[in-house]
Amino acid sequence: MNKVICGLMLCLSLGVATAQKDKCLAKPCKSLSLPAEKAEWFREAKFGMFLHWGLYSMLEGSYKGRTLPDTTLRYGKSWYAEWIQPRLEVPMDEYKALAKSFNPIKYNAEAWVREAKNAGMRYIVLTSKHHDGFALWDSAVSDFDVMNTPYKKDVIDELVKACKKYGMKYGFYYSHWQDWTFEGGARPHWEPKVDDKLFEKYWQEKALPQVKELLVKYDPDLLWFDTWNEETHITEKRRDELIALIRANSDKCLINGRICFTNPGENIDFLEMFDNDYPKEIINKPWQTPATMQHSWGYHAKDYNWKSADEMLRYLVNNTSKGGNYLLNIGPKADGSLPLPAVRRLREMGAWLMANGEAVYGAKPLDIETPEGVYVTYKVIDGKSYAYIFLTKPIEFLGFHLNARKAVVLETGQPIPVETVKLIFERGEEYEAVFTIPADLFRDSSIQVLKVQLN
Ligand code: JFZ
Repeated sequence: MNKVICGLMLCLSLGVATAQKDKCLAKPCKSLSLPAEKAEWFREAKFGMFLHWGLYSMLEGSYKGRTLPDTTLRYGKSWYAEWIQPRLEVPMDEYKALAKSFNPIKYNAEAWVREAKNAGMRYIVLTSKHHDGFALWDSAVSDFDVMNTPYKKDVIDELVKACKKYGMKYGFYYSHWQDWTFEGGARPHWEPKVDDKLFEKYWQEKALPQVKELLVKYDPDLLWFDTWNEETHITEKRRDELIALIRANSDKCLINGRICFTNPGENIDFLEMFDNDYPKEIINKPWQTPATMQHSWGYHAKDYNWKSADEMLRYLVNNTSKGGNYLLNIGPKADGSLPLPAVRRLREMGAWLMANGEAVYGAKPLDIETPEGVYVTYKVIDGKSYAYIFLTKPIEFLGFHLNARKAVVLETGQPIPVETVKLIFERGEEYEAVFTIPADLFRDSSIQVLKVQLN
C-alpha cells in the first residue's frame, strides 16, 4: 500500500475534521503527537545542559561603557546579555557587523560534551538561532550565519558529531517568534507589533525552512522554542503548522511547551517552566525548568551573581522529586571556552551526582508530605521498592508516612536507625517511620541522601 493511501486511511479511521483530511490528501498524514514512550528518555534524564552562545557573547554584557542592567536607558533594565542589542541600543548595523569578527578558535565541541557528561548531564541544548536571528550552522536559508564569519565552520555540525560520539542526546533552541534582523520577525515587546502579513512572510521564508533544515541536517532529539505570556503571532494554526513540519521530518524530536506558552495544546512533548521557576507540586507530563547559573543566559563578564553548586543541586533534586528536569545554562565566551566559575560548579555537581545519581536518574516522584528542605524520590530495583530521601539541611528526627524497613546513607552505606509504627485509623492502616539522623552526617555540607527500603 502506498504511503498516501495509508495516510488517507489513517485519517478516515480516526475520523478527523474535514480540514485535517484535506491536508492528509495532499501529504501522507502524520499525527501531530508523538507516542508518550518517545519522551521516556527525557523523563529519565533529569539533568541537561543549556548553552546560550552567539554574536552577543562577544559583547559580554557591555557596550560603549554601559553594562546591563543599565537603568538610565529606557529598556536597559535586564541582566540578559543575549538581549544587549535592543536593551543597550546597539545600532543594528554595528551589531550585525560582529559576525565579521566572530572567530571562536577555542571552540572544542568534544570538550563541551565531556564537561556535560562529567557533570552528570544527559542532554545538551544549544541556541541554534536566538532572537538576533544569527544562525550557528551552515544555513542555506540565511546568510546571517556562522559561514559568513572568519570561523567559517558549522558549529552545530561539530557539536552534533561530538554528542553522537559520547552518546549524548542533543537539541536546539530556535527562536521561531522573535527575529530582530529578518523583516517581519517579532520585535521586543516595547516596539510596535509587526504586521501579521509580514510575520507570515518571515514564517514561511525563514522560520519554517530553518527548522526543517535543523531537522534534516542534524536529526535533533528535541527542539526548544521560545514564547512567553504576551500577545503573539503564534496562533494555534502556526503552532500546529510548525508541529506538523517537525512530525513530518522526525519521528523522535521532542517539542517543548514554549512553542506557544499560553496555549501549548496537547501535541507538545514536555512543558517548559518559566526561567528559574521550580514548581512545588508533582506534574505528570514531562517538564523541565530552564535555569541560569548567574542572572544572564548569554556570557556576561560582569554578572557576578553565581549560584553555588549546592543551591543548584537543591533545584535539581526539587525538580526530580516533582517529576521534572533541570536544564542548566552555561554562557560560553565568544572564543568558545567555558567560563571557569561555570566549569567548577559543573564539576562539583557532577561529583555529587557520581555518588548520589542512583537517587536521581530514572527515579520517580513519591506523593508524600515532606518537611521543608527535604525531598523524596522513588524507585523499584530488582522487585524491591526504595525511597530516597534528600536532606538539604541538618535535621535530627524525621517522620514520614512510610513503611520503612531499613535505611542507609546512599553514599557511604552507613546504617540510619529507623523505627516504623503501624497506626490504625478508621480510614485504614498507616505507617509512620521515624529516622534518627546522626549529627555527624552534616559535617559534610552537601545534600545527604538516605536510601530507604520499603518492602
Ligand atoms: C527567553 C529569552 O528571551 C531569553 O533570552 C532566554 O533565551 C530564555 C531562556 O528565554 O526569556 C524569557 C522568558 C520569559 C519571559 C521573557 C523572556 N517572560 O516571561 O516575560
